Amino acid sequence: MSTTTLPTYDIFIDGEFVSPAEDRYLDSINPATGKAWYQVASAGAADVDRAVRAARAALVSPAWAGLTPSARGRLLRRVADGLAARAEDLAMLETNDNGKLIRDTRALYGNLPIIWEYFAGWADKVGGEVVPTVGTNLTYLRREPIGVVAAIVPWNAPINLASHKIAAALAMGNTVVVKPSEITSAGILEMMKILDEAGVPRGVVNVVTGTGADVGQALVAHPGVDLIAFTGGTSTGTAIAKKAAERHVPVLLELGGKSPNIVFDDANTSNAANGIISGIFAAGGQACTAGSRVYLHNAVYDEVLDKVKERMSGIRLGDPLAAETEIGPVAYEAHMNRILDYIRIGQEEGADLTFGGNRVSEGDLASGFYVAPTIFENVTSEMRITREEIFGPVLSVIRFDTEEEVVRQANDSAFGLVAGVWTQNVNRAHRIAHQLDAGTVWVNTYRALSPLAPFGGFKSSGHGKEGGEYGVLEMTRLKTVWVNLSEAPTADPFVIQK
Ligand code: TXE
Repeated sequence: MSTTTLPTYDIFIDGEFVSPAEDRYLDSINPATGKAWYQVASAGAADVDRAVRAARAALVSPAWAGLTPSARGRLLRRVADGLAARAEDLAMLETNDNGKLIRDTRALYGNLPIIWEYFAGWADKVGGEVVPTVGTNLTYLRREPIGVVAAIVPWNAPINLASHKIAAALAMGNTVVVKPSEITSAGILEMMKILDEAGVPRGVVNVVTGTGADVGQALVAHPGVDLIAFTGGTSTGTAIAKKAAERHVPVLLELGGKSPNIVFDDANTSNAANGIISGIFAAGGQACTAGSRVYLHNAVYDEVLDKVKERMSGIRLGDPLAAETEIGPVAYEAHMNRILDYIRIGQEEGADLTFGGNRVSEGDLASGFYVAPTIFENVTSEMRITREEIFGPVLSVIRFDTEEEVVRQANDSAFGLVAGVWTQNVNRAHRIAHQLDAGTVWVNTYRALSPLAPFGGFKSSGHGKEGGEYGVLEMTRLKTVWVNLSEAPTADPFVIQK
């Protein structure tokens, strides 16, 4: 039992909140104040084992495995209703936990039920198919649950990212063990109360909180886990994929990005400027989709960048709970220091710092983790600030003249998550979209996301899809069944059958 006076969260296993095996708790810090505001269990391998066992037992329990697909769909819709009723609480919780603006979390969690409703709709729609083999065989395919899904999520949109994984997994009849980021655990634990009230059977979704080293690694290595669905940093994703390979466990990896946002000379420059701001300064740049490399055609370079700077000059930085705030703090102190390090690296590399570039600590902001929106110009493709994911409000701006040149530069990256293209020319829009190495391309928009549309990266941005039918099918295993319909004597046993 924790002895603090702060609110305390335990882990959620087999339908109950229980203490971790070892009596250890972590402080969770509100990034706007720099102060601890709750404690959360710092669990370990024994807790992971208990959670995976609960999920395995639930997988074959009559309460879960006995549900018809339609009943599973109805259950997910009840969760959606419960989430709708608690949307404001969840938005407040997440704003206090990771510093995301309340206007952003309200929009995010007002829409949360849509994720659950969408996957609820798939619960009774994924069947098999019959394969037209020749001869006397009936050959058919079954989509089966994979089993126990480990859902490992980061801090930048925890309830949303966990929901995508949990709802898709449940729709297909799997059970889940969730590992939240140690920076933001409360929202996912609160969500468990809503699942419980909706009637999700015990053990179907379990949550084990704690660090990546204690909980994440134990979960990845656990023999009872059948699929690992991970969102987070690329180096963590690499470590997880290596470990999973030892057991031949499939992994879905939603990793980082260094995404290009390209503005051509025929673009609507006001919309493009807004798209740039949305790409890199919304959520303080703490999004895998951040448009952190902006390529501006020479003919519109000054016009677009002036518009961005003019808008950013009046930007309201401050308390993320205030309705008028446009940029809140970054999520935690070490992350702020990492962003500030990158700003120093950019200057040392010889890029021109033409906007921002500092911690903001005046007045009320003194104890929070605030970084000014930052723009670097005269940046080259070789610089670290152009190649590495910063995950903060730091933009690299690069000039270009030709399509060929900008496509080459945009694709010259280890990452391939998303890309933006701004042009009024429909031929060019599609031509460029087809050439870019990115799992999602946005034309004349940015940061447009929906559970209806598959999302997932190429190259070091990961593999596998979330969302859409493709995301649903990732949560199944495909089995081929051959049935010989003939009564005739068995054919030559030394010859392959067809
Ligand atoms: O990610 P981590 P963090 C990127 C971004 C950011 C960086 C670090 O560049 O700066 O990742 O963020 C758990 N085995 N993105 O620290 O460390 C960990 O506890 C198993 C991109 O949050 O990858 C947490 O629950 N699990 C991203 C989760 O993995 C491990 C959004 C993510 O942690 C583990 C967030 C291990 N060995 C950050 N080590 C995006 N694509 O949206 C850690 N974890």
